[in-house]
Amino acid sequence: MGRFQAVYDERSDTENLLLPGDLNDDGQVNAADLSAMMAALADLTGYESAYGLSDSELLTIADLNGDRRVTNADIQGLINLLATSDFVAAAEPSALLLAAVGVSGLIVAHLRRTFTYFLL
Ligand SMILES: [Ca+2]
Ligand SMILES: [Ca+2]
Repeated sequence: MGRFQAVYDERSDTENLLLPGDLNDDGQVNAADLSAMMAALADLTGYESAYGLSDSELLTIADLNGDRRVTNADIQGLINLLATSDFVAAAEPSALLLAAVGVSGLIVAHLRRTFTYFLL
């Protein structure tokens, strides 16, 4: 926890808790985290190092189906989580998914910049 806390505190003083499903670490669980999840799954080691997470911390935020592994199956877990959140209360799940796909390119580009920043 200590290492993550130190890294996190440099980036944000608004949220210091590990939030299951908050893959992009902005303190909220929403459609943007779907894209972050896909980016994380493409390179879990890079994701951990970009966010300063240990393996167990990664499981806390990204193992959303509780099998103690972070795999593509957790994308469905995240969708299920979003489907029960306030965010989706006002939107159809299909609309959410379309929105997520629509912004995914922008978010992946943003994440790549973020990753580059933290890896330097
Ligand atoms: Ca988030
Ligand atoms: Ca899992």
